[in-house]
Amino acid sequence: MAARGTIDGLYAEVSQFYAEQMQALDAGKFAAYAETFTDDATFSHTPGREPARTRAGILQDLLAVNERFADDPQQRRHMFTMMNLDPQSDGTIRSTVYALVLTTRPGAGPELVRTCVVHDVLARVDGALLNRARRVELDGLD
Ligand code: SDN
Repeated sequence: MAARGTIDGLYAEVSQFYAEQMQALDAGKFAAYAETFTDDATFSHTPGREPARTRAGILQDLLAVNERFADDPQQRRHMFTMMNLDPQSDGTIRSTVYALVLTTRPGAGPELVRTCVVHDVLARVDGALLNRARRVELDGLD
């Protein structure tokens, strides 16, 4: 557990990073979302599916995943909570965070479609935080 008081500034910074990143995803700004990953990043979000690799690969993968919503207008919201940061001696930050995925279709109420645990490795590139790795574990699967 990180010492109290040492993590406050970082906590706010990562929180803001996630807010910008996930609002880009939910707004369908997939290129902006992909830009929050390093060039050599890996991203795994669905069991049995090969992780996407590189920023360009992540963008392609997200475009493919979102094609399935083409005939199903809905607003998805990925809500991050219980963010737990573990700064490493090499300067990277391990972050474990819960994600709730909600969806709302026109005229209907919101539905909770998934709960997940997100395992991130964040790195600083030219001073800015980026995701070097993201692995999303979906609850309810073996
Ligand atoms: O970026 C995320 C994701 C995500 O991109 C997901 C995708 O499909 C593309 C951050 C945190 C959580 C997630 C969760 C998912 C779920 C995944 C599979 C699905 O919705 O069927």
